Amino acid sequence: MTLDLAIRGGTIATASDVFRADVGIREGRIVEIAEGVGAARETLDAAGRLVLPGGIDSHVHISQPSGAGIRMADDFESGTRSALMGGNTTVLPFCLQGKGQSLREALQGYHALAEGQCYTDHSFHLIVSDATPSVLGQELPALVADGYTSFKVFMTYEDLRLNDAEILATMDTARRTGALVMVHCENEDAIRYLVGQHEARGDVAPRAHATTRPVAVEREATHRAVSLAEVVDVPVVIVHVSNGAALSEIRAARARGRRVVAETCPQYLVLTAADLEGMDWEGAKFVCSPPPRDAAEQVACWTGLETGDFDLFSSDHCPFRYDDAEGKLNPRGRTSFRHVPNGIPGVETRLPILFSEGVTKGRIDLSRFVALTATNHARIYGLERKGSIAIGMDADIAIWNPEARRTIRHADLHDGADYTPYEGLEVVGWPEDVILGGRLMVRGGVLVGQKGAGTYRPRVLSSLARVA
Ligand code: DUC
Ligand code: ZN
Ligand code: ZN
Ligand code: ZN
Repeated sequence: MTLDLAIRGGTIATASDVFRADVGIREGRIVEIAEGVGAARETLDAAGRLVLPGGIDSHVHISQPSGAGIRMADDFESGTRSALMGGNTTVLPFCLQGKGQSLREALQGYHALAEGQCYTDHSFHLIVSDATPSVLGQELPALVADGYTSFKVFMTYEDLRLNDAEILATMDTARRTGALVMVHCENEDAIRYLVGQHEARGDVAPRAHATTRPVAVEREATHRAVSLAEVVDVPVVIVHVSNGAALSEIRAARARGRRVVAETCPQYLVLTAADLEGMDWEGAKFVCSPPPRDAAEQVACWTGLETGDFDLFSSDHCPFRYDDAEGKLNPRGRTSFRHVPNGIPGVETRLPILFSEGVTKGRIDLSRFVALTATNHARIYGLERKGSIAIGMDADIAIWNPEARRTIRHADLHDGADYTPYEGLEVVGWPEDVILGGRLMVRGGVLVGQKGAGTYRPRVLSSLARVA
């Protein structure tokens, strides 16, 4: 039978192997991997290039309500377009439950926004902000059964944070249903104490965002999150780990036999708190939580990536426009760092930054890159048939030119923000062709696919979590 598409002459990388072979695709799936596959209606020449699984970014925020008068810079069209152009074929945005809102209702809103708009496949994590007995007892278990198999809880932000009792109760629901809990680890009371001190002395510029959220605030909360998960006996994902001390808490928990997944992000590898010191509130462009740290913590994060202490490398894409009354420089944002929305764009630059700084510079090998950016995300979050190049898998593929030299410029990116925190960073290696479910979506760096090609994917339970 004729193939729909053949990728010939490339070097395939999976989380375990790197080898020369062609890939044959039919009806959206990979059906042949061999030195020489059969006749095809269309052929892509991948000679001299790398054939990698499409990236899975399991931590992105799209169209998420972010406070009165604040608007996220990406909707599902621009957010997934940017993801696709950066070599991704699946994203996992968050569905935020408003206080007093049912999760079902929140989900209906996100689905309505995403339907027909996406350039990548997508699935949703839930954010539990109102942990009532009926949400934990009835609604969440039903949603887990329907394919929403992970939820995030926050230890910080006044309107989002759960107290320890609520976190324990939410983890207990995860234990009963086999879902996976993700935790944002920062101690809200400690932050508020430091914010009070800074504001009392008029220290309100963006750099105070970093000094009011120091390593100790994240380290303490990380220790508490892994300890609460130990009490309930559930696995836990610690998202956006920014420093070595928090990572040490995770290592210690693992040494006690706990199942803890650790995620880090590009901002902790290539940005520092010094970036928040820009003139005229330029520092607001780098306000994210946890904040970027210093050169020593960058090294600690690299060490974690090299040793395998980190399982996931995600963008935490959370875009706000900079020069915009609904973004970073909203009227209140100009009065104090406290009102600058937290989050930075990065879904399109995640893979090139890790490829260039990691693979090209020899810090990690290609298989580790694939594991950190695709394979582990599919396994940990229960995305079937995704995250690898193997027979029977979805034909979600990115073909990379490992020698392409680019200087990151926002003008060349495809998101809805008006800046990139990585402006001017030089990278070597870029995804040139991207295939989603067998369809060519990006060819030679040019968008050729249509929005709506990306579809919603319900998920199975994580292989990490098992029902007690
Ligand atoms: N947490 C996130 O995961 N993303 C952006 C902001 C935040 O606090
Ligand atoms: Zn939908
Ligand atoms: Zn977070
Ligand atoms: Zn996030």
